[in-house]
Amino acid sequence: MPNPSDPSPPAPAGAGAAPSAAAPRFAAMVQRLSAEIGAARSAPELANAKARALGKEGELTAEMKKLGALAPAERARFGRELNEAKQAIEQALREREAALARADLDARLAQEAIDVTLPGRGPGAGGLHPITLTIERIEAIFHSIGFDVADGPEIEEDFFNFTALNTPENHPARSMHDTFYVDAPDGKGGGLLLRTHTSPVQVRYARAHTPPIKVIAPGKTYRVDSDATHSPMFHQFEGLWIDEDVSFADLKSVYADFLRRFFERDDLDVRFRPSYFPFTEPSAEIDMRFADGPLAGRWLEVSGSGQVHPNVVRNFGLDPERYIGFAFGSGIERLAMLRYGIGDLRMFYENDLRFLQQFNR
Ligand code: 2NL
Repeated sequence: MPNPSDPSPPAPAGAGAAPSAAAPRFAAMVQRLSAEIGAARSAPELANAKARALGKEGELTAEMKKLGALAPAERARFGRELNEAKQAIEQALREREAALARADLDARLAQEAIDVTLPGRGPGAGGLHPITLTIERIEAIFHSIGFDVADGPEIEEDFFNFTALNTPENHPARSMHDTFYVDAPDGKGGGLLLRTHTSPVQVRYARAHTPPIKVIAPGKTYRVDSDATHSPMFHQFEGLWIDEDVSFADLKSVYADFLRRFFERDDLDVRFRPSYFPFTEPSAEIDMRFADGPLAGRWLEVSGSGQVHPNVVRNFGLDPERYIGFAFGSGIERLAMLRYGIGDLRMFYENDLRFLQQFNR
């Protein structure tokens, strides 16, 4: 690559056709002026060299001015020779101009060069969201104890979300303060809402299958709620096991087994605390307690649960005198926060890559 600030030196004096063709009278002058032109390293320098030769005060111009004083015969010869000298200078100017332009182009090409042999940056490796990873973990554990995984619509009918689940017409969960209702094009709503739990998935599943029914339903759920521990959209998984002889003891062993495998700890304590839900009777909160670590010794509420209410079993299309079972519902964000030690629920939804990338290493 030629050095852009050092364009190729001029041809040796006398090597070009024009200067050597100049008449002896002007040969030395032409050679000197051509050398100055050839030594110009920039357009302004070249302009100066040109002015010294052909400008108003230039050397060739000075010779031109002598013409008038010469005798006619001498004037013709002098004029022809001077003209040849002028052509030689002009040829040298053109050559230098071309050389400088070439050097300039080379310099620009060198500066703007793209190294096409460099490896590309690539699209970057994507990764799964911690909530997705947690759902996959939950599904794998329940799969291994014989549970099917089901999903269903997030925009639900009132019947599957509330009525089939024995939730009375006047229950506070049904209020506009707690539930997102969907406006139909006619403005009447059409009985549609954003599901407030994934129970309707299990209602649909139970009505489409015959016992034994063993299913979990993970997915998005929606409630009118927003602060550090509540998001209007959150994730839940519910479980349902219906057969002729399923007991609370089965519920406790299944859920305790799940927790120990989810947290990879054998030394977890699990307890049931009486509670109330319209869709189960009796109902219980499930608490757990780590034996060591930062949360050791504190009871943590992780799930609601209970024996499925006979009215709900009937809404499954089953005889509650013959079929019995349990259900539970757990928040996925809460389990993920406990497993990964995350303090603020909102981190899951901010899409900050510094947070998200920690789960895909
Ligand atoms: C909670 C309460 C619970 C259920 C969910 C359920 C589903 C069917 C039938 C009966 Cl299809 N019950 N689900 C039962 C008890 C509690 O969750 O607050 N969870 C965070």
